[in-house]
Amino acid sequence: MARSNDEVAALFAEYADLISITGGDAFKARAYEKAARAIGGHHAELSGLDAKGLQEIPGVGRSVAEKVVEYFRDGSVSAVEELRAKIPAGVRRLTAVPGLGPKKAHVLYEELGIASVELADAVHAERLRDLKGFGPRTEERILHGIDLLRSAGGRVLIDVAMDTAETIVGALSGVTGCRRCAYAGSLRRVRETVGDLDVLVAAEDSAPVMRAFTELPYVAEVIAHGPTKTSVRTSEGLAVDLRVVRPQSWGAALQYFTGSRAHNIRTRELAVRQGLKLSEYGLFDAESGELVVSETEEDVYARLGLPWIPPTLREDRGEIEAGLRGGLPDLVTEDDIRGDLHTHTNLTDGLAPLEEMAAAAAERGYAYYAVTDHGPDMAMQRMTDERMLAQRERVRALDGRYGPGRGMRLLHGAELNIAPDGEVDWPAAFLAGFDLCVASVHSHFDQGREALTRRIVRACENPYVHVIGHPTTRIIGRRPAIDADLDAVFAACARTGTALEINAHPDRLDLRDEDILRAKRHGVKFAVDSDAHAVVHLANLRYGIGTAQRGWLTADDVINTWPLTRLRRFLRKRHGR
Ligand code: DGT
Ligand code: CA
Ligand code: CA
Ligand code: ZN
Repeated sequence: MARSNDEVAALFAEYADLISITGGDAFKARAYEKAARAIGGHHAELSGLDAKGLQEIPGVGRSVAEKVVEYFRDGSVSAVEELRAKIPAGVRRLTAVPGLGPKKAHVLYEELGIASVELADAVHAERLRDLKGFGPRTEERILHGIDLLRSAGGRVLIDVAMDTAETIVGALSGVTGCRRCAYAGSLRRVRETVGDLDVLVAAEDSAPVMRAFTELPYVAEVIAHGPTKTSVRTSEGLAVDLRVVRPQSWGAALQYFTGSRAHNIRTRELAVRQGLKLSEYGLFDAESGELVVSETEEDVYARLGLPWIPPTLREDRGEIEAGLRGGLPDLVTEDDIRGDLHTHTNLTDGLAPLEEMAAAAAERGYAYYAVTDHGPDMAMQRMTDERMLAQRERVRALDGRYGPGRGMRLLHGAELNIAPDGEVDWPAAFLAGFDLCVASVHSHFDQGREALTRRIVRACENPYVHVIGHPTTRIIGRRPAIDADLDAVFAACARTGTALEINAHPDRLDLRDEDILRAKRHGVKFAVDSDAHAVVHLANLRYGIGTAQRGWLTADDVINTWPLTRLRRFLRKRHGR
């Protein structure tokens, strides 16, 4: 379930929007935006802190702290409620339209009374034409944004789904009579977004589990209630199906409800060809109807002539054929990861100081850890040569101070900005001082296909660029991928020895699974990185690993599973520094 920090962060983000929408003080709005980020990224539970403890969080001042205390005491914050009462809820929802934002939402509401995504009709009716600041480009962006919102179609991001699923599985596992409990469906396959949760329980008697399920505190609505299946909606609006099966059907049921549909069709075909029938109740002899196996997934797959297939591969993308000929990949796992190669500190837009990030990395058992704050071309980060070099001295001084036997190595890097022409923030002489550079596109997203492709290929050709960060820059449900010729980019990466990032942030997951599969065929190597801007983000790496698995990657494909000596060889690229 959402941590109290996330609830409060969402509340302050809303408050910041509401201030802007109502034409309030821009400085104040920014302060609450900042507080929201600080709180969302804070490692300790907020609910345990008093006003004084709260103010020790950077970005949290007195009035923010007072509102947090009020929230935990009263369940609401009067200042937020007052602003909420001033404008229809739909206006705030408008700010979620990519390309809109609170200021424009305010104008639309004030001038035209538009308070919902009926906005699309208004655009088509050319009602926006006379408004100041709404050119044809804005119209285009708004329409595109509405499409993106609609295509997300109520699916939720993987981290939100995972939090809820793990909480539910934890709660139901403790109910008397529950023999096994797990989540299945798209979440188990680690798809980037999830339509609904599918939770499975093995029990002789379903009644106690079903009852406990409907009584969970965060269940807002029971949609359907029966002895084998109950469906609910959580207070966050996520639908959850619970199915209770007999313990002897566990394997077949888990296999069936994990899906995907396409994978299941293939396994059922395999069964039919062997005179068997596969359903969620078990694998049966087609003629006699006798149960053959179904207690574990391994049993079911084995009887079909297959090894156990990892859920992340179950998309009918060749896993059945590979399994039949004994050629499934030995997928990379989180345990294989030796370090994170893209992370930030409060020197730029991160929340935590270098020491805290390094200590948290060591806590995760990393052998090495790279700090990669933003280069100076991202003007709002106010980076200078001096600040970067001062950070390098601190990194060197702290190197060898963390981890068991103080053995964790700190690498000093940077996240460079790939300019529209493919140049990066610093000349070669300065870049040569870094252990590692990630380079990413952060601006000029709609340059056109040719220019974008040339831009990224040029960055790959820079001998000091080792990793292309979040290569397509998409933000799930909010910003589409840039229109670059990815095959040309993949070829350039392979040719120049530049790795592609699998950015593990749940909003990004960039590259995505299908692109990873294609890039791998070009012979590209990958870096699975958290892009952490706070200590809590380091743990997002699991979603990057799931995505890498969906792209069929092995540990050998991922440079941050390698021992440091091999990684360093890769980082020397071709020019023998
Ligand atoms: P989602 O919820 O849209 O993110 O995707 P899934 O894959 O979780 O789909 P869902 O919740 O509709 O069903 C869970 C699994 O149950 C699905 O992956 C496969 C299995 N399943 C459900 N209905 C059918 C069906 O009609 N035929 C087959 N073969 N499998 C089904
Ligand atoms: Ca599902
Ligand atoms: Ca479902
Ligand atoms: Zn970054």
